[in-house]
Amino acid sequence: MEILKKIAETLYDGNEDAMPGLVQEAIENGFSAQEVLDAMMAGMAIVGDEFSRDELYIPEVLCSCHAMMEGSKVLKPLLTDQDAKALGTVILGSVQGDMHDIGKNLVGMMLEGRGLKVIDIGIDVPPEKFVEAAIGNNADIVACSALLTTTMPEISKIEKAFVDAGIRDKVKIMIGGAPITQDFCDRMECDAYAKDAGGAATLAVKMCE
Ligand code: B1M
Repeated sequence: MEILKKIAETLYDGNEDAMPGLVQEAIENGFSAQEVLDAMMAGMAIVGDEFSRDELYIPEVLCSCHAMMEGSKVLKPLLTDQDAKALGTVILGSVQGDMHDIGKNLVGMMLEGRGLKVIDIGIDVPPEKFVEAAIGNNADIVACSALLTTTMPEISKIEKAFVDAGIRDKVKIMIGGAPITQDFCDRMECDAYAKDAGGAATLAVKMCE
């Protein structure tokens, strides 16, 4: 348990150099990849609270993000099965105006881990790019991440872009991110909402069956 506490603290401190070694140590001590991920998320939750109270500033938050990314790299092979035949294709991106990508990246890892082919089109993605990528890759699912209340309305524009392109019935739209809810998903006429990366993977597999 001590090591998980240390991981949360190291994430909070933004010590990216120390993170891979600690994550490796936790795995070798028998903790699961999910338990280690939960410890990193616990550290990030404190960062988020202090950021909202202006007790931490953007450079400090970014150091924690880098630590999260370094830790995630160690977990990635444990969460993904490189040899599996793809169950379906998912286009993944953060919506236009949104630069947050840590949650999106975790969603991508979990989807790959459950046998889906993931095409990550990055952050700040305009609706037409989601449509273009879905058509170009014959995608089954479009997965959109939004972390800001100000970027949530982009979801409605994405749904409309698929209707306008005449392919809304061919692609499932899955949404998620801290401010998103099932009620919002229903109102935006999207197909699925997942609270976290694990839930996103379970829903995506179901939608491809
Ligand atoms: Co941002 N930020 N940020 N930020 N940031 C939040 C989101 C905020 C809640 C912080 C706060 O005030 N408490 C707040 C939003 C408030 C609001 O909208 N009401 C906020 C703000 C205001 C801002 C800026 C506007 C700040 C400013 O400039 N004044 C700015 C906006 C930039 C922009 O996007 N245009 C900004 C900038 C940044 C940084 C660049 C410093 C950095 C992002 C770096 C990066 O991502 N590379 C950052 C960070 C790190 C955060 C917090 C602290 C942490 C986010 C994170 O990575 N969490 C965040 C506070 C918080 O969330 N507590 C905050 C860990 C991650 C694993 O969780 O992304 O929630 P999360 O993903 C989860 C689920 O949400 C879900 O699964 C994931 C894991 O299981 N999920 C999906 C996510 N996407 C999904 C998609 C799915 C399904 C599930 O299906 C498709």
